[in-house]
Amino acid sequence: MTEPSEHKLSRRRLLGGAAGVAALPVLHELVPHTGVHDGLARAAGGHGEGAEVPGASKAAHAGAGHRGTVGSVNPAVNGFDPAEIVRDFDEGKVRRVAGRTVREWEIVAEDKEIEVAPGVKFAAWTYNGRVPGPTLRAREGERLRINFVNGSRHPHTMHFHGIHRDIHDGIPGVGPGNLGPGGSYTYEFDASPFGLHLYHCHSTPLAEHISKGLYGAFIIDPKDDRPKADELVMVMNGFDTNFDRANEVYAVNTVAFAYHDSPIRVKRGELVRIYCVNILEFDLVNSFHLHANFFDYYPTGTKLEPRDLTDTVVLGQGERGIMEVRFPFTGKYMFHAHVSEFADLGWMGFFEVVD
Ligand SMILES: [Cu+2]
Repeated sequence: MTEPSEHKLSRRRLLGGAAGVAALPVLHELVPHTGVHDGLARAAGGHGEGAEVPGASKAAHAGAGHRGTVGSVNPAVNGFDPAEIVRDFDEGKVRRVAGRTVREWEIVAEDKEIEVAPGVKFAAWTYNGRVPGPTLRAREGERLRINFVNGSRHPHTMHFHGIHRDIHDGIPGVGPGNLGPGGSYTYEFDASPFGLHLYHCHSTPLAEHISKGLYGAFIIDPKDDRPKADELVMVMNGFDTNFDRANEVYAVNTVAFAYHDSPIRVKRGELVRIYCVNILEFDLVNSFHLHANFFDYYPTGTKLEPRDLTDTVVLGQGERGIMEVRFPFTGKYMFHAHVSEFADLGWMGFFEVVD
């Protein structure tokens, strides 16, 4: 029982429950994510000396003190890039109908293999080919239409958080219910209330449909704009790469350590607004912690006055909030889950504050 590779797995086995425990150590060694775990041991010992990842040079490890992976994920292979997703807001198409703004989006579900950490492939289910799906953005009071087509081999829905009639709630058994492969439906409702919300598939088993990647942020701006800011979206997620109902990779915007390797550049003194959504499956809590600074926190973004001035927020699945911060100094400032294990497994990054 004290054999090192088994010992390393003890928490995972606990979380995964009794089923499949016997098979786990074998599975664990078969899947490519072992590089992440092995990397942890290296990181704990310094800067990755002695790594035995095929094709990895010592130079590649030299600066990797905070992370357990080697190399990088090529955004061209995934077809999306966390460096772009972080500032990518999809405002859809707008037209005026009978004096009212109607905002419309086309969303297609598709099955797609993505890379969530260097060398770690994941058979994702996606909205519009990306994980997270597009950050949909509207304004309070508009009429919203989401034209959804299921191009996946599995049944799916789109369930939006917000206020709407049951037939547009995107759950099995109500309204159009599950939409099979090739199925389509237009979800339609008014944008309400203003705040930071989310959408996700609600087909069953729910944990599978969410953890495979079918989710995204949904922002409803108040009628009067919030103060001008450099706006960022962070969807906190994770990936169960070996089907043990526990995550092996954690991230914001999908790719482990993406903002460690390419820090998010912001300007000193400028207001930075972060729309942060926790959609993490299989773990009860996630968190966001900012180093060397404090931020105003607006839970769910539904009030214009902040509730807290803090440097850490703890979020259950589906919880979200808006953070506003200014950096008084230039330099590199870390942000990460204050669940340390998540940080070690990919949910960690930096702001690079410049003049
Ligand atoms: Cu689904």
